[in-house]
Amino acid sequence: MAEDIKKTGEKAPENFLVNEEELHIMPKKFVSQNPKKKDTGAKSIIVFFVLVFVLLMAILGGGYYWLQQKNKPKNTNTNVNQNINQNINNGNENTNANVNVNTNENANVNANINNTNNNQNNNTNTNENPKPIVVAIDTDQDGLTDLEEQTYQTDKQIVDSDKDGYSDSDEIKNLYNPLASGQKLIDSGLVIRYANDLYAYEIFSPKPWLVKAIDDSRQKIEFIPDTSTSELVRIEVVENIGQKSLLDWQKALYGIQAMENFKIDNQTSLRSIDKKQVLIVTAGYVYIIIYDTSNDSNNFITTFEMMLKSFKFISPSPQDE
Ligand SMILES: [Ca+2]
Ligand SMILES: [Ca+2]
Ligand SMILES: [Ca+2]
Repeated sequence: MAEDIKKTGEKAPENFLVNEEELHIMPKKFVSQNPKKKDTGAKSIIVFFVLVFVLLMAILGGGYYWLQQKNKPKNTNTNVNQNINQNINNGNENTNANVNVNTNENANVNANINNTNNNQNNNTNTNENPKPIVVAIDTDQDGLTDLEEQTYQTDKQIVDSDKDGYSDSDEIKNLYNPLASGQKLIDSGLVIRYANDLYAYEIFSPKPWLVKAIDDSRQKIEFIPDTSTSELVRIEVVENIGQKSLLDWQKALYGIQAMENFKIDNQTSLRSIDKKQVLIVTAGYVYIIIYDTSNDSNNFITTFEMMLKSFKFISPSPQDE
């Protein structure tokens, strides 16, 4: 029996009682074994299969997702921003900023800051060239328009109606009767003499025309043709406060606009380049004589010359002399 014990490798205690009938020693491999060890192995297998399953699912899921993504139509974001900016004026700049943010959810955020066109025409017309004078109809080309021939009862087919050697227009401009040789215009009955006592001047006006004071002060007088034209001649008078010079008044009224020297009733004055305005300055008053041709037809150019020629200061004269 002691040999048996030796075989097992176990050392019997000293007082160990060897009784073959009673002693049953379980082999060491059984004694030391954990009875639960068999269950643990089964669990591990289950865990292993679960893990494999999860892994498979993950692979399948990933593959499915990949296929889904692959078959998904690509995002087609067509942003058509049409900016039709027609800038007629040079120098305008258009700032068009297109910001397109495209996400997978097809959220297109188009921020178009377009068409902020501030077209401000700040052109200042500094053209000082006078408009060319449009000559109205003058059938016989004698310098007196057909409307003026009508006003002075001359023949619009004949240059020299009274056949005295002077053309109809020359006679009018020089204050002669175009219908009677050698007769003064004022004696013809074709014009009237308008006298403004308040501002001490006189001027001829064609007889058919209307002479109209704009207000009681008679500072503004209009000479209005009896024809359908909207032209008229106007005389405006203002006081020469401070007795400013002709050049001072020119600067104040016409700025840098060029004017030419002119003589009216032997007094130095200024005339605009288009010949439609005359500026006269005396010690007491400033006179502006205007041929206002709002429709540009210029039917009474010769008549305006006649009126300027007839203009005279009368007593009490505001002249310095
Ligand atoms: Ca004529
Ligand atoms: Ca004529
Ligand atoms: Ca004549």
